[in-house]
Amino acid sequence: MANETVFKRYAGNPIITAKAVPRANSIHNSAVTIFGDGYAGIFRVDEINFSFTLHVGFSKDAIHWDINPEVIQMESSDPDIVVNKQSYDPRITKLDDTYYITWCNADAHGPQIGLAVTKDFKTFKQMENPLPTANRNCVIFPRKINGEYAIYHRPSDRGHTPFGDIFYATSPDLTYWGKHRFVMGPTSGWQSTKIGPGPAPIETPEGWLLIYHGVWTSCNGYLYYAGGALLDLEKPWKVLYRTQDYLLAPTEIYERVGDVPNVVFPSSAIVEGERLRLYYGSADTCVSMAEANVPDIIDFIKTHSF
Ligand code: BMA
Repeated sequence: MANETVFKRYAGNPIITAKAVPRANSIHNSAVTIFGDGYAGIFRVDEINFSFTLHVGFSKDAIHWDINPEVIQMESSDPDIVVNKQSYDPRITKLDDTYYITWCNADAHGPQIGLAVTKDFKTFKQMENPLPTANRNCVIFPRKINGEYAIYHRPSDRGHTPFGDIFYATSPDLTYWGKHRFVMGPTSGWQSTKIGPGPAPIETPEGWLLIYHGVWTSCNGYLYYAGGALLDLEKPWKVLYRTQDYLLAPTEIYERVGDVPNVVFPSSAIVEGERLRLYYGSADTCVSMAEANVPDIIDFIKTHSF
């Protein structure tokens, strides 16, 4: 293993491959969460006709997953909300007794963020699209901030987005979003092209822990890395610390080789006690896991900050 920081990769990586769903070309950039006495997830399945679809899955140990071969059918009181164009890169947040799912629809007049809620992972109610196009990443905070729902999001463009800053916004009702505040943008090295929020922010005594992706453009195209930041608990647009060194880089064969090579794309985390399991898309082909203790991640971010 090369270049591990505080994260240790699961020895059985990748944990999910295209074999999990009959029509899958690849399964990657997916979201998982604690659910009941086990775990549930929303998986990005790129099918053999190259439809990008969302599928629900369940697991007893967060390693072995049963993924439904059928595409999730969202319910909505207004069919105009449901875009259903190439749905990808889901995220999950639990807030009170409800799970909030966000994802990106490709090419709905530019990429657009979708939002749905579920309590049982059987029925999914799609809400108003929270943001105008173009925007590719959106994660909901696991508690309200100053009485309002809060998100980190990443405005974008219609193409391959050679830029990208993280913004913060709030809503009183999940429909109307505003008070957009700049949080952080690309900087040097592995995060010099664009960045975007990964798993939903994790509350710690030292601030919100945000694991994010950073992209570097080499002469051979994009490479994706995972980094970390700590942000003010009540003013989450204020960055307290941000890693100069990456937390995870594409070094293993399943991260180096695939449909899009050299990709580590962090998209969800399961935190139980101090143990954090990070789930990440590998080379746009499969899902992998790496784990670390939350205090060690915080210490690494604080001691490897700009
Ligand atoms: C995400 C998605 C993917 C892309 C990936 C790298 O933002 O747009 O389709 O290839 O980045 O995993």
